[in-house]
Amino acid sequence: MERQWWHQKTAYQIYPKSFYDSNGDGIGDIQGIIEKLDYLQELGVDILWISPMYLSPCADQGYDIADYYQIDPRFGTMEDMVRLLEEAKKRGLYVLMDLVVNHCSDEHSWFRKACQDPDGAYGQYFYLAEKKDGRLPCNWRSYFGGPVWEPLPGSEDRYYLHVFDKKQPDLNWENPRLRREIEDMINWWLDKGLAGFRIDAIINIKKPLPFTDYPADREDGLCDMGEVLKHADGIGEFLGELRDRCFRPHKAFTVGEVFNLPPGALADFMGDNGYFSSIFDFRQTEEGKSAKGWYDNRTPTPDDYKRCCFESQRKADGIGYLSNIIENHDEPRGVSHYLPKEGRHEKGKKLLAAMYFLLKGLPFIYQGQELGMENPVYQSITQIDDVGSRDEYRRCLEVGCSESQALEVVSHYTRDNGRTPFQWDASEHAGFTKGTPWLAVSSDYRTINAASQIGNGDSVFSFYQKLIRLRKDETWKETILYGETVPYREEEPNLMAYLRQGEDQTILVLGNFSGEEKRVPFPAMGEKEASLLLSNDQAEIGANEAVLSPWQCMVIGFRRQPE
Ligand code: TEU
Ligand code: CA
Repeated sequence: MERQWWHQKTAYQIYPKSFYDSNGDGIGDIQGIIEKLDYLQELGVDILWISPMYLSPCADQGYDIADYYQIDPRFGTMEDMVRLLEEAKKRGLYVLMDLVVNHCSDEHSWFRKACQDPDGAYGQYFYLAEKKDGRLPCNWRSYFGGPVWEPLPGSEDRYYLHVFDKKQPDLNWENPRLRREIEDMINWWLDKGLAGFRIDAIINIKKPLPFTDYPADREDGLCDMGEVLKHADGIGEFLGELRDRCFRPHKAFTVGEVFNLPPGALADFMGDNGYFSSIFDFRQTEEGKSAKGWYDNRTPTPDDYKRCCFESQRKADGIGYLSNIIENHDEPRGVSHYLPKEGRHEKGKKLLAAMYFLLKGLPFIYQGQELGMENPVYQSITQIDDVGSRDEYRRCLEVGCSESQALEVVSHYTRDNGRTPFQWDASEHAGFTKGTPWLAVSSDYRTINAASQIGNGDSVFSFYQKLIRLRKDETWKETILYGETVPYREEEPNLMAYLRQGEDQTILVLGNFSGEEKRVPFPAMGEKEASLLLSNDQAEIGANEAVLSPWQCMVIGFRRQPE
């Protein structure tokens, strides 16, 4: 694996609508991000991925783009964006935008023109089809529920395809003219000084054609897209073009959101010759999720979590650098999902942080994660805004859940969990806005907020600072960045332990996911001496073992003492 500048960085995801509102309209904005760059610098992160800020009717929170060349006025102007890039650069921060090109908005001019003249050039920018024998062209189910087909406005007999919401028509990547438009747009943005992109839902750009039915997996007679995509071949042609015509010439950093990766395809997607610099590891976010719907999901245990992490580390070994997360804007808060209730306190949150952060790969922190923000408590389904959640709620009721059971399920999985406003301080609306926030602030903001944690050496925030610093530590960074991940005592329940094996040093990461003390003997280290690099509690290490208190983690470095 070739070494890259970004390997030694730490990345941070900003969900702009909920980060910081500078003008009191209740919506986070670009000026708000600029005002908080110093905060991000204090945390110590280097790469910022900002979720979409392009012109959008916001049917799916900006993942429905009406114009790729414009900033949405709710976030600011193009001048603000240029200034953000400048201000970031001054501070040595790299900015990634979100590249959403599987689909656009039904309010994009391409789609409008396609509606006006389906047989014209823009009709071919989308997937348009007619019914066959009175039935829709195929039985695929959209990710947000219902068939992927919707009548084309203004047309008598035609339908357009959308694998997400009906306001997100899929772009037809088979059309070279569309691909050239997308490339021009990408290059235009990269020329503006972006470091690169996070690439949205990209596996969906290749459809198995011609449209055919696959076996139905629910009573609705439809088939899950995950299954559909298994039959799609040849995405490499499209992605290779993007790499060769856009990303590589700009030396851009790219991280793909790739679900349903075909088996054995990892090396095609990332690494030295991959389409992307890196891809997100979703192995653990996927664990326990059911194709039947959220009602059938199972929350992973700490042992599940560990197994998933190790599985991914093994797969990526020698291939490339994964991007590691515990949460993002689509997922429950990591601490609410992976920590059992008894462990959902500051100590447990730091434990989880250390466990994923020190795996091999590029760690991403999702906004608020560094404070230990949790899923909010919802009293009613009407408090939930997310487009995908309504269908899941309906689905819960349909399979026989009571309303309160349905609310409980949706509360855990709704994408709103990560989208509540950032908790800056204990003042009204958590200091996020002087107006009314677009989505209610979580009720725990008086106890969980940035102001109370910055400068407090025991806080979750400080712990993240220490993890970030450790990654840059001159003595240990070679091993942290490139040491092989070797699971340790893998079969021991509620213990997550692994080595990062360097050439002449080793780091041992230990995490106790239980309410009992655990004694862990060290592996044989020869002449190397142990030193404690980080812990979330008082820690003493013996010559041959560590004793972990409940929910304690320890990071122990082994090396020969310099003469
Ligand atoms: O998500 C892609 C995706 O596959 C999602 O359906 C994901 O599985 C789901 O949100 C988990 O609940 C991306 C974006 O991250 C998401 O916010 C967008 O809604 C989606 O693409 C469409 O652009
Ligand atoms: Ca605003």
